[in-house]
Amino acid sequence: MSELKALIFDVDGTLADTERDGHRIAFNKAFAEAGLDWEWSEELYGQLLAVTGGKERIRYYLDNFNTAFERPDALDEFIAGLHKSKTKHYTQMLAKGAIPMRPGVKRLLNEARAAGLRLAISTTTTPENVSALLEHALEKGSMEWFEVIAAGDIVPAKKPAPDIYTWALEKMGLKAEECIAFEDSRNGILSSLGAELKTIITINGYTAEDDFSGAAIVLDAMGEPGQAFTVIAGDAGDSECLDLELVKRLHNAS
Ligand code: XBP
Ligand code: MG
Repeated sequence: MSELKALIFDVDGTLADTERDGHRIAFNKAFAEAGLDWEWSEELYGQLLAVTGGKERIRYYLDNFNTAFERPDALDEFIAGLHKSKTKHYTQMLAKGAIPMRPGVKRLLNEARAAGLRLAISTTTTPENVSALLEHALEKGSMEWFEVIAAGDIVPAKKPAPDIYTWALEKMGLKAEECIAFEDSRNGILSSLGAELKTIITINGYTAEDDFSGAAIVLDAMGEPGQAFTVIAGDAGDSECLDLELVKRLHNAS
């Protein structure tokens, strides 16, 4: 196995638990602002997460859960307008500190930086959302920690397609075997494995039952010293939290 040179992180569900209490709320605020009686409950949103990308998710909702809605002629523009409003609400929520980073994320990022490893992001969410999360939940100026931020519409096909990961690898000039990915969902691991990246999974409320076949390990969280993770699948040896030593061990494992 090649030497580990870079860590590539998914955002939503991995860096922070953003979906139920973040994106979902922002969607509902945008619908209300537009005078629509659409309300995405926690349960419905869990079904809508089958589709990545906020614009794509709105269309999936109309096609599968609200076929009675009288669609405007310029449907793409209508959806884009709703999504722009949703992004405004979401970034405003992040600016108020609504969503924290998940346990262990900042610690691992700083361990990797101290060891000279390169960092990147591969996410389906909108670039503004990434910068708002990093600036307000991680650290001011932490956008600079990431050499590449591959986000949203930068690629033609969103997760589960591998495009967002292959784009990041190309930009970094790295081979998949020199990197490792961090994900939270089935769509995410299909994307990272599709790019031939070893992948570490931390589940969340919406993805606990997902199929993570092919993962290097499945954890309930990254954990912190004294706040041990639970290993759901795979072998963490005697590690109690996801630190750089365990990441390197998982990367080297055959
Ligand atoms: C998660 C997604 C995104 C968010 C909503 O992305 O699928 O679409 O749910 O964000 P990832 P947008 O797990 O790859 O970070 O509305 O900006 O798409
Ligand atoms: Mg995710």
